[in-house]
Amino acid sequence: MNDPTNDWKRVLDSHRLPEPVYVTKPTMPDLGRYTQELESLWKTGWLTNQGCMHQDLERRLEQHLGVENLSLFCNGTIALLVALQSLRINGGEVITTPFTFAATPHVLHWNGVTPVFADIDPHTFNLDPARIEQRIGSNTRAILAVHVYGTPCDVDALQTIADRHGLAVVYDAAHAFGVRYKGQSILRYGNASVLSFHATKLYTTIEGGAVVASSQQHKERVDFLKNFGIADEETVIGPGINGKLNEFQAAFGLLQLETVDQEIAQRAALARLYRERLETLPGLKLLPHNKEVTPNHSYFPILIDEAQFGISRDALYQALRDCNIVTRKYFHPLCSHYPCYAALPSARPENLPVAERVAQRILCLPIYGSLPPETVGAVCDVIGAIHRAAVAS
Ligand code: T4K
Repeated sequence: MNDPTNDWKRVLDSHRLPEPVYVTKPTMPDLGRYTQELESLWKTGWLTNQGCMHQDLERRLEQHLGVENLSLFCNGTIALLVALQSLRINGGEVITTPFTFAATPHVLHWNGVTPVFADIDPHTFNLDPARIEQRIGSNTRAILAVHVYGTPCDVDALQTIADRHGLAVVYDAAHAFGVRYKGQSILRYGNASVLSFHATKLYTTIEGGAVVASSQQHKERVDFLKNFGIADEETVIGPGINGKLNEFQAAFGLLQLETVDQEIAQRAALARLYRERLETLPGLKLLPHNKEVTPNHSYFPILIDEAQFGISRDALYQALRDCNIVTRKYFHPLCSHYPCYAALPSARPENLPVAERVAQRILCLPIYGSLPPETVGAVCDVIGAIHRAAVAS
């Protein structure tokens, strides 16, 4: 008799890719151009502390993104920390999502704020406005929402709730570089938005980030806070931190800006290919299109329904890994499961049913500009073959 384990093994063996393919990979600038840019640093010896390239990059990013009052940072986490400080959110409670990267609730903790988790929307995976008001109490100071995978939050509904209760809204826009909503940058909503320029992001300065403040006065406060609170050689106006981006990173970022539109266009083509191939596979759900959104395709998440697909998310993750396809379970486990937050009343799984379900089923497939379309085809072939083998066994 035919052993189903052998069938399964044959499927994986016949689809294994020769080299590992990771969930993302930075598109590097031309090395010759980068070293040329660095020559000026050798001449001047000016390496950090708001140098020329830093200033140039702030201006160019504002133009590119269609925003004002952008401040560069050494990474997205410190940018988030400072954005909250700049709005004096340094105590009480803040409502946030459990379906995000560790940095989101951690910056609340580092600011002396207790995170209060609210459930997410089953379609966008962002904070569900309908779940927020029941979490608002007398200590609530703000809403810290995440445009997860670059999908805009329901910004209008969040603002209405915030206005009704006198709360600030801060957006963790780590995934949302270049995303537009109703024709304008998604970074223009709320009291502040924060970007990450980490190496895993579609626009990168190796490590880096930015705060988009709501006014010039707000940006000035952000800039003081990111530079130890220093106003001049003899004046420190408050307890700031060191959040500066250096000139090597700014030079990298200036070159990246020349190619980021192409990066997004290449990702869009790959996302279309994934959609064509995976949309009709039973048991897989893809993110819905929203006509009001210009997306950036920073991630390609799929949701796996084990009953229909044939195997669980974890089994698919492992099978793909056996084929040299390294996907990621962003964001499993939920932040509400971390030992530092699990004892909070809002972290109880029964309070977060949608987030719990999504975290068990989500998988992010490889997507980056230099990923060959044939490799996306090969990833889809493997997923299809695994599904067929799973339902046949
Ligand atoms: N808020 C949200 C919602 C975020 O997602 C993040 C960061 C932040 C805030 C904080 O921003 P930052 O302070 O980081 O600027 C990665 C990133 O480290 C992290 O920045 C990112 N979110 C998170 C979603 O993903 P890991 O642990 O998955 O990274 P890692 O090292 O496993 O890399 C993933 C894949 O990327 C590798 O398999 C290969 C590729 N890779 C990675 C690096 C570092 C490269 O090709 N080159 C590289 O240099 O966290």
